[in-house]
Amino acid sequence: MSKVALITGITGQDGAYLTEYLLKKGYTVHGIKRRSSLFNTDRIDHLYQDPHVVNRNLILHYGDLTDSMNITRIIQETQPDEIYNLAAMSHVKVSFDSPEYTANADGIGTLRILEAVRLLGLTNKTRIYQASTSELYGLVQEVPQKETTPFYPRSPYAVAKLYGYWITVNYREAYNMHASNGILFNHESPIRGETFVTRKITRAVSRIMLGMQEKVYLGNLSARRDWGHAKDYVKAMYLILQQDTASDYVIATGITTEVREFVKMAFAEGGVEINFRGEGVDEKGYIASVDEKVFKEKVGEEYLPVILSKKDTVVVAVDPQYFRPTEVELLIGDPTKSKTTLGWEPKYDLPGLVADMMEGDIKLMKKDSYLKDGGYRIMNYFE
Ligand code: NAP
Ligand code: G4F
Repeated sequence: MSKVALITGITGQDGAYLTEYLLKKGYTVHGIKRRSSLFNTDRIDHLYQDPHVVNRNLILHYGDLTDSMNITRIIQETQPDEIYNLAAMSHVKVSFDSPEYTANADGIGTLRILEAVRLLGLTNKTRIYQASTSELYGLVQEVPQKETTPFYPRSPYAVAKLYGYWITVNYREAYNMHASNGILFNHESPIRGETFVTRKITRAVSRIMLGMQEKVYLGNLSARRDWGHAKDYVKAMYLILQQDTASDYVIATGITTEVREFVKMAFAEGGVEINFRGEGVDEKGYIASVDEKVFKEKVGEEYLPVILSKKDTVVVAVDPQYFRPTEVELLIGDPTKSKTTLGWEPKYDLPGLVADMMEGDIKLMKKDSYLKDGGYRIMNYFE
């Protein structure tokens, strides 16, 4: 009998990678998808199976973390061995605009899952993974951050996730449930949501290099993040649920990098060197030089005249609308526990991640329209 997994947030970045990973391991995967006016299954369309397929092993259910009856019914029907609770309003800046909804989905949503498993008598069968976050550390109390570092959340998102973290610990201790937190530091990929800073940068840099956009406006260029690849991080989620004993784990690379440096690395993928001049809201990024050989190879010879004509022009500027009311300036994780206990080891470093994202976005932007051309459906993440 194959194991049964239930994934909330299956249409998101991590949900898509985890689904492919678990299917390859022989799991039957159930996913919860919100109803929307358009299909938003682009990230998992290459895995989708029509309801009429006999013995299909990927089944989608309509649902929402804010609807406890719906969540309880789906858990009852699917009787999962493992639940990966990845669904969330996951954008930190947006959580300042929708704080109540964020608390409901990200905080109480976690409780709804734990309580449904308990009420349905599944505490001995169903293992639960809760998508906790390095945002819990917020105004960091220790560098680097590890499992014992005190939390200091700095946004409605992080405060909601703090509730999710502790209610998971509480259900583990109160009801002896196999419920674990993965405290994941930022992880990115070619299918990262377009408004997170890395993807915003790789999309914009690709478009600038192809002559489709003049410049990109960003917020706090000095923020530092510990960025890894989502492909590596979903493997850690799986490993956490394979342990005999439930526990909480930091998943990180142990290296931190400024947003400003990420911008430079993205341009450098196409052989374009960027210089930053000025300070604060007046800081700007200029094209300093172009390595024509690298540009021709990575972007294309036909686009060379466009980029050469942009030498010394501004391609990066600061717009304060992207600042946050309270910012998380520095995140850097200590993954010692996950490496020693889980045997988790990331394959990608930051240059590898940037290269993967830039390759994906240059390809995507070269197409007239990625919807017309099949979008994410052309990808097989683990091949
Ligand atoms: P994502 O791409 O934004 O995906 C979020 C998923 O949650 C989407 O499938 C979304 O559905 C779904 N969702 C949102 N609200 C929902 C609701 N009320 N009911 C049901 N589903 C809902 O996020 P991600 O990057 O994959 O992250 C996965 C999880 O890890 C999230 O909980 C996030 O907070 C957490 N996390 C992420 C990172 C990171 O760096 N990526 C780091 C630490 C923790 P739609 O497609 O309909 O919007
Ligand atoms: O890419 P971001 O929006 O990610 P953030 O806020 O770190 O949150 C992400 O990682 C968390 C894990 O630590 C997850 F829990 C969460 O769900 C999400 O996936 O911003 C990264 C940094 C911030 O300091 C932000 O202020 O980049 C800075 N930044 C600078 N300019 C920008 C921009 N962020 C965005 N989104 N857009 C900008 O223009």
